[in-house]
Amino acid sequence: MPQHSLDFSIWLPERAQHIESVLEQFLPPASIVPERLHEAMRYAVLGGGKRVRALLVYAAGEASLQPGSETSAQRIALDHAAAAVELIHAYSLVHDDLPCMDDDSLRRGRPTVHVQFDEATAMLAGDALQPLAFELLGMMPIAPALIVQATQLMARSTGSLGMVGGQAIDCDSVGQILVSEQLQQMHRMKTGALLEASVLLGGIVAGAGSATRTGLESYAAAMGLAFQVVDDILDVTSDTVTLGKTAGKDAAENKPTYVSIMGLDGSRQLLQSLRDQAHAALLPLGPSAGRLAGIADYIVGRDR
Ligand code: GRG
Repeated sequence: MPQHSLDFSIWLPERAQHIESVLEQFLPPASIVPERLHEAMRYAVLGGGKRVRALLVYAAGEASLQPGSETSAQRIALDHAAAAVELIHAYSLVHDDLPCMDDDSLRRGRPTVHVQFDEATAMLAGDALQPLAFELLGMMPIAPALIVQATQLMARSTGSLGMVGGQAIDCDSVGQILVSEQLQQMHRMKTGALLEASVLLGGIVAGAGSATRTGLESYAAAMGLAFQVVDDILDVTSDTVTLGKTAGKDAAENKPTYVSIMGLDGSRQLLQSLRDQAHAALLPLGPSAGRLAGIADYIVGRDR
């Protein structure tokens, strides 16, 4: 059955399961040299995670494909892009958990990679996941011009002007008082940039026209921020077992968050307005964007 005719409540677990097998297939087997590094890469990526970024790639791709004219090459390319964003995300988590950064021992309900293996292996596993992501983008069976666009987007979103830059600001901001604009800039870069890239990659791979891309950009900007607001709320309202990572860390480390700046109620209000912005951005895209709307609600309502 084509993906666009599946109900969202069936589509979401089906796609989440599908990306697991895609990732499993793209990761080097642990049986080939260097075995320990490959084992750590697989440990970092497989067996956990909500796969929100991959879901965004698929949903944005499906919203952008011309009905009835989608090709198997486009489907394969969406698998590559969805896997690439999850590999980059996994690398960022492995490095973020290292003792020189957040120094965390729990991730996705399991010991972090440096605890399970060792620090050097964790660093190298993250290092190796990153080029694998770019290799997958380079192998997409679509027009070379689209591969170039996708690669540039991924590089820019995850480098010093995106995710890594946001992490650098975060590292420097512990114990500092940030105003809400500074906090927003940090999160737009650290968390939002890869989420936004996931949406736009889906559009690029599926050959979205400029009107669709504009809608996707506006949706992605709202959701990128909403994801972080939820994360900040859950850090104070949830617990370590439910989250699968250490709860209450932001306050314990005196980190500036949406909750510390605007309180719980203010953060919840901001979240609702970001959800509304995301839904409004999708209106021009019509019913094909239903999955993206569903993901917006899923992100806003998530409990882990
Ligand atoms: C170290 C280069 C480098 C970057 C790290 C993304 C990031 C930048 C650090 C993660 C720290 C963190 C907890 C950020 C809050 C938002 C976030 C990215 C949460 C984790 O993402 P989920 O909830 O995780 O999608 P799963 O496990 O479901 O994939």
